[in-house]
Amino acid sequence: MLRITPRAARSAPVLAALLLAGCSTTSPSGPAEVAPVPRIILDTDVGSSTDDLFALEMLYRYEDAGRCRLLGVVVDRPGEANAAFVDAMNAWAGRPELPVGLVRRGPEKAMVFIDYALVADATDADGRPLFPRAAPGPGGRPDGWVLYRRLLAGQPDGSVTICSIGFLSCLAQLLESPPDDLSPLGGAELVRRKVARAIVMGGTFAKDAEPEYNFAMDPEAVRTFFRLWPRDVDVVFSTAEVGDAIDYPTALVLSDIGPTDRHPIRQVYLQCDCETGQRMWDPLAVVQAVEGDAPFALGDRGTVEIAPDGGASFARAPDGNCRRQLPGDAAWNAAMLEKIRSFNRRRRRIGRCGRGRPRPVPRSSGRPLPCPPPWRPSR
Ligand SMILES: [Ca+2]
Repeated sequence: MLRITPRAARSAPVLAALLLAGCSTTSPSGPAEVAPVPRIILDTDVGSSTDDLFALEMLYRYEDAGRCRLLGVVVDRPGEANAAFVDAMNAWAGRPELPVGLVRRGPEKAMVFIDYALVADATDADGRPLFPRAAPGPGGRPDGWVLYRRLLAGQPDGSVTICSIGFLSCLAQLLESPPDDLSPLGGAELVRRKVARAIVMGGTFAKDAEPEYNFAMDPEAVRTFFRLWPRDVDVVFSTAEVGDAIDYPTALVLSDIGPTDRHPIRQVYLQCDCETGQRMWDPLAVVQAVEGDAPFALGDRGTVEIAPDGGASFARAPDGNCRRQLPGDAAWNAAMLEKIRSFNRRRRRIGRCGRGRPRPVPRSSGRPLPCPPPWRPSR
């Protein structure tokens, strides 16, 4: 069994960055300082469930509103088509140069629930691509763990939030990576230096539950993650049971994304059967990565143990670096669905972008809906 245990004090600069995250300060002699926005790397198993697509769309909109910086996207489901779909989403959102990495040693046989990746290659009646996109730059598309190293090495210490909404394959490979030209630090130390925390959609801690999908598809990577992840960097889990109650049915998606909108998500819902029992698991990790802990009820600190099949168990421990979102009640679930939907209703048409520089991205006219008040469990 594997354990993550003591949470040691971090360096002063890191603590300062963490204290500033999500708050403003006023100095006695000057105006209020602007709190730094989270710098986020999204790690996704795009190419199966559509909640990954909504999560990515939300990050664009949060960034438009000045609430975060999206540094790049790591695709942890094998297959160039999956990474190319993210290219199409990025280009559609006015971000054709956003770097996208792809796992090269990942779970090749991971179950696919909705095989939508090739929708990115759809054409109009004249045979023209619906979704032009930038090709990977010189040197080709980076391996996922290489992109992690490149992005992390270029960021201030303690500034990066990793939002993992897929498998842990690339994170495990990052943690195992040796020093190289990108950084003199090995992967685990690079994470310890640069990462504020990780928000991980994965696992279930319900008693006697089957291993959760994200953990079960590459359990060896999950075990490596827990073995090597620095014990003084927090991990917050959005487990399956939190998102299980948040359903965003096809009819609502198609009503929110208007009929004149050729958005990739709309095309997926038009061309694929998306009623496969999926729920809005991944957006909950994005909300916490950007907006912090306030919208959520969190469980106590603790440690996580991983079984060989990817099954996870949680044990309370005051000095543990693991926490978890607690499932909400009906009102909280409804309000969170409304919030997720608001990102699609507010989306603006953005000019199609080809290779080269993106067109300017219009600023969002409004902020995302406020989160529902945190739901507190009765104990
Ligand atoms: Ca996912």
